[in-house]
Amino acid sequence: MSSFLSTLVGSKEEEEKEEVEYNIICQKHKLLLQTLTKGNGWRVQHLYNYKGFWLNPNTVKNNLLLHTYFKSLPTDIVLAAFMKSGTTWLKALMFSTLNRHRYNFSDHHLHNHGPQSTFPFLDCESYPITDFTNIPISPRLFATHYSYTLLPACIKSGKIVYVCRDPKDVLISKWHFMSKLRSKDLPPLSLDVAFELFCQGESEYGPFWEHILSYWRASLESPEKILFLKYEEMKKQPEVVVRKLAAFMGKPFAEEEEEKGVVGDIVKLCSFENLSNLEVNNKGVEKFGSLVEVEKRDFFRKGEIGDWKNYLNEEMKERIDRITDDKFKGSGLSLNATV
Ligand code: PAP
Repeated sequence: MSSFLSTLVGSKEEEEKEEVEYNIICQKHKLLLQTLTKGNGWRVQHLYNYKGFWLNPNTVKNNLLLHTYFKSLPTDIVLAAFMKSGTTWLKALMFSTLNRHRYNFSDHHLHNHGPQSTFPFLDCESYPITDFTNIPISPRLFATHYSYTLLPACIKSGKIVYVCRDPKDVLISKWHFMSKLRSKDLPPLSLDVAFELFCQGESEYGPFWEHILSYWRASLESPEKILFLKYEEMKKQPEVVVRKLAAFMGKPFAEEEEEKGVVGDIVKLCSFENLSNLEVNNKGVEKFGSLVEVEKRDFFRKGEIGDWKNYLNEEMKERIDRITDDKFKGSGLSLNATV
């Protein structure tokens, strides 16, 4: 057989093997869902408790696929966060920091491309079709909302940037966002119900506190691998955070760049005011896999610290703060002190 022909036969066999493997995973997923505890979804009707975290059926399946098909490179950097904690902002900051020599700040890639487009989202890619080998730039950047415990070992061995945010602001941001995406077949999700579910840990990718702790503990063990950030810190001292990010990603700012004010340029480019007013972030939808479409403008709502004050009463505030204190007790982590 000619070598050309044997390559073709080889790839057909590979394809068939892949298809069998994929079908086995789909079958495993179906059976798995029957055994998992069901909870209330915010966007879809049910969430499933998978290894301690509440996921919608599709993200359970994607987690199985991620573990089977994702092949990391040692240079990859993954941005991880609980939903609505600052992912969009960090995508813009990390992308523009890493690529600061490729683009001019007056005519930047982010002027015409939304931050979402710069980071493939690991939780909803169509594996095994997407294998990311076509990403030409190093380091490759990826985003995920999975807890640390749900990540494959190959991702855990690389660098991770994690961002967390005051749970009260996360709750309000998530409630607004999920209400827009919520299936029209379901009744609207009231804030009271969302609040109760959130406190019980029942929301996509939750419990919120265990999610944070999973990364916090890992970051204490390997600070050189996990950069742990807070949204509130970023709001208060964005330039300090951008310098930290640059150093962590292996591209610290040179003195000359500092003198030219490059850090300030990055902060300005990625500010809520700038990004939220760009046409590219106001028109059209962002697709996540084949099932979810999000209006691009919905990634930019207020971008403030403390918007929860407009929605939660004193009793609600106290309850979330108490849960946060209890859960984080002895961990060395505090979120309440930052607001
Ligand atoms: P995701 O989980 O859907 O990826 P994510 O980007 O993590 O969302 O969080 C969205 C929040 O970040 C929104 O907060 P809000 O609802 O309280 O307003 C959004 O407004 C805010 N946000 C987006 N871009 C920026 C930015 N450049 N600076 C500060 N906050 C931002």
